[in-house]
Amino acid sequence: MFKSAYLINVYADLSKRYQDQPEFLQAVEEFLTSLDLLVDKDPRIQKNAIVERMVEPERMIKFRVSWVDDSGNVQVNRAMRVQFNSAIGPYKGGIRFHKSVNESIMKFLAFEQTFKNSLTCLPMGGAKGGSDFDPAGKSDNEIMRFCQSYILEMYRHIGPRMDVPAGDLGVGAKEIGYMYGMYKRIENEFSGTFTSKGIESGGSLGRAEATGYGLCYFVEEMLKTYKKDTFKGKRVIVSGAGKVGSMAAEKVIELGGKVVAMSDISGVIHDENGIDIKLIKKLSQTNTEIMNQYQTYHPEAIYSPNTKDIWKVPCDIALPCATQNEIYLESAEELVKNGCWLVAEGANMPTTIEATKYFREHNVLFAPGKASNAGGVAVSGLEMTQNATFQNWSFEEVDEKLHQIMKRIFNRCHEASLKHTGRPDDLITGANIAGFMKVYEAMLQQGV
Ligand code: NDP
Ligand code: 2IT
Repeated sequence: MFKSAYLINVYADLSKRYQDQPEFLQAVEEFLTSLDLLVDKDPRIQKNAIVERMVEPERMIKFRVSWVDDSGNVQVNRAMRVQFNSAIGPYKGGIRFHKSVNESIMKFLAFEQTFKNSLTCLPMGGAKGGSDFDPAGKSDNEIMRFCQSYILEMYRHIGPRMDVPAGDLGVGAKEIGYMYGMYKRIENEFSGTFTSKGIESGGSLGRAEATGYGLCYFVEEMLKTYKKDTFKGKRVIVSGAGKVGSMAAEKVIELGGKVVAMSDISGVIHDENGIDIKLIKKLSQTNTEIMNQYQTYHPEAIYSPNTKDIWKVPCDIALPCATQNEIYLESAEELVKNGCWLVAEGANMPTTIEATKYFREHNVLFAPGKASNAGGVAVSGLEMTQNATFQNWSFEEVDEKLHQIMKRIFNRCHEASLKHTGRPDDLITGANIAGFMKVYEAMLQQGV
């Protein structure tokens, strides 16, 4: 928690107003704890009510999405877009389809996105959107009808210089394709609004790989800087086998690490021979919930239906890549007990505040998601540039740019950590302060 009276007051006010939004309050608390080192030294922050403004979204759009299922029944879902902060560029952030989507989760994601996008150094503001629509078990036609109906409301709030959505949990190139197709019919122009599009629709090569690969590039920098080491021979566990987790696992293996466990909503696979990532990628082309099928192909692997069991598998490095709050204190204790010494977040806020504190107390190197998973939105930024200039860059060109961006993000976090805490490895404080500075300066420049 923080000691500054200013921050205590802002947070007390916020938690009273949004007491039913635990994820949002958690993200704000974690962020403000880092600002504690800054606010009392710089009176302009309080005088201009910077923190009060930063913790309120500029705009939120809430709407109903009605659609017709394959049986001819009318279904109703709730959807929203949180346009949190546009100080440094057009609103930018993914769309999530998951039954858990609510205002608290959308606000925490959009809040974090603001500082993540700032860390990339590209001109992108922060936003997030989504719906409690659950794509699991829906036919392609149902998903298409839902996406089209969603866009019939959303189209008026987005645009290439206004708000550029992308994928997130439950939303991949297929859903983006349906949304972009409908948007284009309404707007009658090829504007590139939406990133993580299919390649043929104007998507960028390397976007599908970007978050997972970027995560590994970030970890490489940590290993090099703090341990003079590499991924070679390290035991790695990866929760989530979706867009982020599967690409992270693929890169770990390419860099010489051994992925010994992965998970999805159907459970955990522990394979001492090393996870068969080609199989995971193949199965996930047609299905979610694939872990319970893995043993059919590799009978020697161990399966558990309990997703939390992944944190019991001994490892050097843990990469949580599934969803928010997947590592609680007990899982953190389990990880440390079994020898884990580096945790890097591929998902957004997968670690609770208590678990993060425990890692810090036990000298576990820790990378916060807003820095380590920024590769996805960074390549989204590169996709926007390609669309705006009618260019297509090669995979190698995009991957090289991603690599440089992740190195730069690491260096910014590392330098801010040293400057503000005297420690080189407090990447949480480093990421929060470095992300904050650009947004703060832009807000000052633009007046009230
Ligand atoms: P996907 O929907 O592609 O994959 C999510 C994966 O996590 C699936 O394997 C899913 O299992 C699994 N999962 C979901 N909930 C749980 C749970 N409670 N326990 C175990 N496994 C679970 O999403 P993404 O890979 O795109 O996103 C994952 C995370 O990364 C999210 O936090 C997202 O916000 C974040 N992120 C995504 C970026 C992107 O560009 N896509 C960029 C930066 C961050 P199943 O398939 O069985 O449902
Ligand atoms: O959380 C994230 O950074 C994303 N889901 C990607 C956002 C984007 O606009 O590419």
